[in-house]
Amino acid sequence: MNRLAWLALVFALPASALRAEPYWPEKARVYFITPANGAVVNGKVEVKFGLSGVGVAPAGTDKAGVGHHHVLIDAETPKGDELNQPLPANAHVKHFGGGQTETVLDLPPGRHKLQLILADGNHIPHDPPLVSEIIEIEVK
Ligand SMILES: [Cu+2]
Repeated sequence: MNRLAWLALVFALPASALRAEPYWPEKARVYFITPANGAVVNGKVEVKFGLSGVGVAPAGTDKAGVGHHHVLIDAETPKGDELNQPLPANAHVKHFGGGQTETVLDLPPGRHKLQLILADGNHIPHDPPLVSEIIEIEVK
């Protein structure tokens, strides 16, 4: 490839393709403190969010290295373009924009899949996302 063609290729790439650094620190981790995977719960589900290597800040905080928690309930992990836009807010995606680190979920009886995902002050998860493992619980 000649030099001009190479330059044309480089400038044709979107800026995101050239970004080397991930948004979240590499050591950052998000996880469930409770409930445990496989837990059987009577009634309301007490959930505690664990986070390390990155800080919690309320929604609207425009600062690198901090974010707020979201719980995905019986939802697919966002992927592709979904990661670079704000997470929706609905019955399957709960925002904790106040900087909360725990909640109580009122879920119908049956099996449920839960996952945590961190997003920045504008509710954007970034790619690659900072997600917990998916846990499965049963509500009696
Ligand atoms: Cu949010």
